[in-house]
Amino acid sequence: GLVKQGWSVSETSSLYYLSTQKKSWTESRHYCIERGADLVIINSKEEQEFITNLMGNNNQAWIGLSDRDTEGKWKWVDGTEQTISTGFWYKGEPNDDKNNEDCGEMWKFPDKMAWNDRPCTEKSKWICEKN
Ligand code: 2F8
Ligand code: CA
Repeated sequence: GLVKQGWSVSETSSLYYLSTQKKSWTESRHYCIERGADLVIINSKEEQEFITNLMGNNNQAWIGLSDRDTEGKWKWVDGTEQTISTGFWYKGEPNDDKNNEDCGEMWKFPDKMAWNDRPCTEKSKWICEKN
């Protein structure tokens, strides 16, 4: 899509920002909020594909998903529920590896892009979205 000062414009007219730095999920979210945005909410196949393209060669980026409030109940940052079967999770994910994975990411492995849960404190790139 178009790129306006580091923000990419989708056909649904949201603006997206892929970071160059790496931060924890919470710090990443703060970065977005300070810029009038939030971590990305992905609610269509088209948006999943747009974000996949935006990722380019990057293999990890935080998205606006977590089950921090209630283990196993995945929610977007706007508070809406994410039903695992209707999302773009890797087969077998989210698996709450070592009982310590409460934040969602886009993950390229080995060359397919899908969602994975990951420890929220790990530093990663991230994607913001604003309307
Ligand atoms: O590093 C955490 C990550 O580790 C594995 O992927 C490399 C797990 N995958 C499997 O166990 C299949 C991920 O679920 C986990 O998030
Ligand atoms: Ca996982």
